[in-house]
Amino acid sequence: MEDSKKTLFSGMQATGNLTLGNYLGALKNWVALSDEYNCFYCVVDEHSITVRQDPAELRNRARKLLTLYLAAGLDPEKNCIYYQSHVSAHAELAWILNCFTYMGELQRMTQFKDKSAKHADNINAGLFTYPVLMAADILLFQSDVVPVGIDQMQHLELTRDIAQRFNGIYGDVFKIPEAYIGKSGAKIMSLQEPTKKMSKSDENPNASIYLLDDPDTIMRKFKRAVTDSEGTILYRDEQPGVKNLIDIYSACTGKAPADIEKEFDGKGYGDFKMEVGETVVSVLKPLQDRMADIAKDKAYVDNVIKTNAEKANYFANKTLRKVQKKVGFPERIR
Ligand code: ATP
Ligand code: LTN
Repeated sequence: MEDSKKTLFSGMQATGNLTLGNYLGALKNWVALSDEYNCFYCVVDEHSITVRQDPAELRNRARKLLTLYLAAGLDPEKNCIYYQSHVSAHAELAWILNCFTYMGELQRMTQFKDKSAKHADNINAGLFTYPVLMAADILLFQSDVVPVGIDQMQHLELTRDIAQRFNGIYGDVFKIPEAYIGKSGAKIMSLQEPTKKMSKSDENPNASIYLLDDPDTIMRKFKRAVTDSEGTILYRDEQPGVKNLIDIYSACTGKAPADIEKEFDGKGYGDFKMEVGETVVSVLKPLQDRMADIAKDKAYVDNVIKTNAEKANYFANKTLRKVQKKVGFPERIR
């Protein structure tokens, strides 16, 4: 890790199948930023168990997600790609920060409200304190920037509040992180209900493009994407389905929405959907191929898991020890 560079932290949950929203809203930006910063990219498996998981499946998905990070182009030599559960400082700092977070703050979190409505039979304390663990993830590494989709902004604000509160009491312990929201793709919507975000936990498989969907499936889902009866390809809130397709096309090609409107001026929805579908296939196919290649090299992936966890532990423990000292835990005797 280079001293001159600023630090970036981000993470994804190893639950469900990753969607195009995860890729365009998060992973793609991670890759774009990975040269400029010292980066920590975490598979946040501890966050995943706030919702009941099948153990074998969680393990399997966590490995797949880590492989996806590598396939997307994140370099494990320059950056740190690891499992949250391999770095115990996450949970230890989360405990301490729990004691600096108010119930009222957590009660306001929309993700908690949404997830507790969805999992009414398992509203556990972990689901409630989830944002504190996320704050610990970020603050452990003295992160400057945190690239996330818009849905995570509220958690980022809370992280900053907790850090400022702690610093107010104990001096400058934590760096105050900034969110980084990509210019395009920050909120990809469901293909079936374009006023809802595309989510990997959506029950309707046609609502989401999964990163591992084959080309035929991708094309079929775009063909069925919900639009409207306006018949014009314009980037405006009144046409959420079309707007979402323009957003997807924009995030994949780098073209601005206004230029996309011009490009498809006078064309029908059918043609437009096909073009967006083909563009998405051309982005996802190479990613899928690289993932399959990397997964075959078990020793390589194992080595990344081991060496990168060591790196992450080193940096995380530096902050944890400082925090423990500040709050008054007894010194270790060596
Ligand atoms: P779920 O949809 O099941 O609640 P999630 O996909 O939001 O899960 P994560 O896997 O932790 O949860 O999200 C990883 C990253 O992907 C986060 O930065 C999040 O903001 C981003 N992200 C998720 N969905 C979208 C979306 N539809 N558009 C843009 N970014 C998204
Ligand atoms: N809460 C996030 C995942 C997450 C995260 C983080 C993102 C956990 N810890 C730290 C950025 C930084 C989510 O549900 N998408």
